[in-house]
Amino acid sequence: MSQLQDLVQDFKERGLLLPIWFEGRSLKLIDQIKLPLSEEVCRVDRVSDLAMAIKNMTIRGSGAIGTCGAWGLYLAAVQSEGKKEDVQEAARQLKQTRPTAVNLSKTIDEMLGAASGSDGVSLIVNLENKAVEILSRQLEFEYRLGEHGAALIEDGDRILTHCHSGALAGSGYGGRALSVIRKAHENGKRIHVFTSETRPYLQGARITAYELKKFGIPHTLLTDGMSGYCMSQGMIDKVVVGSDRVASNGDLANKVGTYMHALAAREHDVPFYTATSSHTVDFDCPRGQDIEVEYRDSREVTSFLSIRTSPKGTKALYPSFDITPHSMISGIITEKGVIQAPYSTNLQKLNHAPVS
Ligand code: RUB
Repeated sequence: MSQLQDLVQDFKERGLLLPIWFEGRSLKLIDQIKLPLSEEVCRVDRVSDLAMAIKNMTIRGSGAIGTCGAWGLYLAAVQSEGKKEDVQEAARQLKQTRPTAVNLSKTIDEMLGAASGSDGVSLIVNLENKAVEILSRQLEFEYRLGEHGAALIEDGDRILTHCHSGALAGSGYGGRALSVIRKAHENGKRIHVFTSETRPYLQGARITAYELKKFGIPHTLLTDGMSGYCMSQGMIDKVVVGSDRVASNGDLANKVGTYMHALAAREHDVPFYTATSSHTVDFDCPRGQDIEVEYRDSREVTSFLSIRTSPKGTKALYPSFDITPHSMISGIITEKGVIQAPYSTNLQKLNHAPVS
């Protein structure tokens, strides 16, 4: 068995909820559009199909699409029997899919670095070794940031999360926000999660609720606009969300709606945390306003599952992410510990601190 097959086997034996894995000479993906109504696995044979799967949200979440950079370049190498031009073309195609989440382009650059100067069998071997390193590291980050974040959670806490920042958006344990929540639950804390449905793709209603049910964590579904009322009634103790990109000053890009929850949290003195990893901090990006926010097709707002939900011809807007300023963030949970303000200085320490 190859090293990557061993890794996938090991991940499966640990009971992880894998969003993507390699089987034979193809990739297998859990179809996240169909969840929770059906649990389907799609087969992807070509990098162009993987790029399409990322664009159309079959696979999504910053951690999971980050690992697509590793899987996709390895797929291109295997299928072309190690042609470096094919690997470079795969990198180009995948980078164009979704701009906001930084993990994808960072992972692709890391893979290209490992491939540089090699061709043929050695190219395949180099990419396989790098993919194993990246995938193992990302999973390790989930366990570590889960531990650090769980320490912030108190027995009895009622936690709001937005969108889906869980196992299928990451490497299989709990992604970012749900690693914190899952670890707190496993440590015996009696928590309750409020998951906001997340218009228009309903990642919260469909996928977060699906995972929370699987993990046996008590939860309640809210529509996105309910969080302010719930906070005003003292029903929420903390907010924990994931992150698609963190600027070097601590500004956070995450699923649209996050900022609205942060505004309500500030008004009601509810601590607001983002769970992330050092890999998601973009030190080349000084402020949130420098982050490119992806605008998606407005038909995703005017219809749901191809059923029109607004009058024909209605105009709609779909910025897929928003920016929460660092001043509204109580702490940034990472695999190296919880980073506190001032973020411009303290995030820099992530570059040097060992994983703890
Ligand atoms: C997913 C989304 C999630 C983040 C954060 O967006 O915004 O909240 O990815 O979670 P989409 P994580 O569904 O458009 O991919 O940090 O775990 O990725």
